[in-house]
Amino acid sequence: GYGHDLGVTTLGPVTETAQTERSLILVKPDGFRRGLTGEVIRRIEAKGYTLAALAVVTPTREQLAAHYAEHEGKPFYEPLLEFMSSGPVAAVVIEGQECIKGFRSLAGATKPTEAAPGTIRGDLGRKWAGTVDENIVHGSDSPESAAREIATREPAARSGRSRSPPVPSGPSGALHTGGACGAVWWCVVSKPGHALGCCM
Ligand code: DAT
Ligand code: MG
Repeated sequence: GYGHDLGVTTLGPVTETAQTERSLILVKPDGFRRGLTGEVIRRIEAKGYTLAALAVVTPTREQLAAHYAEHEGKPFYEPLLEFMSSGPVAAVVIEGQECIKGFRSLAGATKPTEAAPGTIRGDLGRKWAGTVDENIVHGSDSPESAAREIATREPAARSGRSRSPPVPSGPSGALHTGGACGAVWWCVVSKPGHALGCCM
């Protein structure tokens, strides 16, 4: 079995500029089961994004509840959590200028039937029986989502503890790094004086 959670333990500061983004990519249980992890990572690397962290892990319901908070109450929420906890996923933190939007473009539309050829979902996905759309990959949809989703993969989040970074000043969307929390941390300023993020 997959007893070893390599986790995302220490992510250093981003390697490019203050505007460099990080996004959380998941090769979902369907993609992992089908052996498509390498193909997804190949496309990410071919596009020019960097792999900042990589782990194989079966998501817990707690992680998924935090990860998919925006979908709570929707008809597909329960099937979505059931599907996403059905087996291992490859969790990849990628890095690069505009990589959040860029990976969404690589992934294609949510429904594999509608996703354009050339995209991951368009080339490799299809509609299956079942309530939830199984579409091979997840990619963060905003800097705020990326910060929250990457935090769900932190050792502190997995053990139920949480650590907050100091709130820096700065423009909305700014990515900050620093040496607080006894480790490197990063966070995204969602509005001046208000930050979402976590210690790394
Ligand atoms: P995306 O993964 O493209 O960001 P999302 O965040 O709106 O899409 O939804 C999360 C996942 O939930 C999505 O990848 C597949 C599933 N899903 C979304 N809308 C759905 C729907 N109307 N019916 C079934 N499954 C759906
Ligand atoms: Mg989404």
